[in-house]
Amino acid sequence: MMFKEQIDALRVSFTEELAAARTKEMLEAVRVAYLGKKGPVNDLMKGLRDMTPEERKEAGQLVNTFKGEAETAINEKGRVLEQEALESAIRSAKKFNPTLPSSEDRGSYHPITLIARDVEEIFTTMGFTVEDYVEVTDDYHCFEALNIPKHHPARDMQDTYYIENGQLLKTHTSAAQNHIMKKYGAPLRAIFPGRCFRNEAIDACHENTFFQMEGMMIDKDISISNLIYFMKTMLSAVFGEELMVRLRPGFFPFTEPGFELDISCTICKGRGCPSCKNTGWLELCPCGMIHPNVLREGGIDPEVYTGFAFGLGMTRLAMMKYGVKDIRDFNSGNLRALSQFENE
Ligand code: FA5
Repeated sequence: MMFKEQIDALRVSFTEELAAARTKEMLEAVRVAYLGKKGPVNDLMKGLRDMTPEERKEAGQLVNTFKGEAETAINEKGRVLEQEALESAIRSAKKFNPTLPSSEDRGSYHPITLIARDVEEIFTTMGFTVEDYVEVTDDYHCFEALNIPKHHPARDMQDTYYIENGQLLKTHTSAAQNHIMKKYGAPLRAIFPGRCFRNEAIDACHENTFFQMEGMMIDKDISISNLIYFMKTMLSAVFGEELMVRLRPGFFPFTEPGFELDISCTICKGRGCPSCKNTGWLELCPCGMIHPNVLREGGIDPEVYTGFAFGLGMTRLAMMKYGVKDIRDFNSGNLRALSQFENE
């Protein structure tokens, strides 16, 4: 066969094989087959040595032209294949395949969500509404409306995060009391869960971000015995057992009188154990009768109405109910610790 015919035949078979290459690997095989050391192009090059100078000039041009064409075609095909692979990856990523088996990993409710739902359910069956309140509020709602005037020493109890515009992150859910009194007037029964922020040194039972559940009941003739009844009913329902509660005096500028409410220790049933420091009691919920100044500031006449309020530490309640020893687990995002609540 003449040299030119050989090149033409090579061009035909190369074009066919190149068109059949659907992957990078197939393309590389075509390149090695035609342009590799043992390929026909190299053989033809070697053959040039035995030709006369005139023949060599013409044949050399033919083989070099083919070699150049083949290299360009291979590079171009490589780019096309790469683009196709990318588009196919994008297509398959976007495709939702409902026939694939589902993942074994299931999400779970956060223990604070579970405990908040428990408490909300119990109070709503007793006629309370569940209210929402902001996390960023102002000095008036967090302190002044609660009978804590500027420079009052009680403000030292809560290290507050202030914002540059003068607002602050609420340090307790009591910050919503005034807003809710003005919204509904008396009589009212409301609970309001919320996230609170305090500039605390963090340890196993103190966080700078934690949850409280505030409750407020205002009506004619509300007394401390109403407060005890509602707290006892709620806590017995949360723990699923009859609990004893007791009140000790406590001081809050927004209550008169104020109390610390203890429950009988759920671990030793009141007999005394290390968890309750052998007292048989656990401190759980500050509360009290709403101070007349706070009612008045909320637009409610303290000569006609009285009421109680409580500020349950929900994060601590969740620790007790679920036996979580370190409060930091709640905000840690540790899925192994949190996933144990999934079947609750
Ligand atoms: C208050 O915040 C009052 N507003 C509660 C109140 C409401 C009293 C209505 C009377 C009437 P105190 O600062 O004690 O009170 O906090 C209440 C509960 O929040 C505590 O018992 C505790 O369970 C929880 N708590 C307070 N600080 C932290 C903290 N740093 N980390 C986790 N829980 C906390």
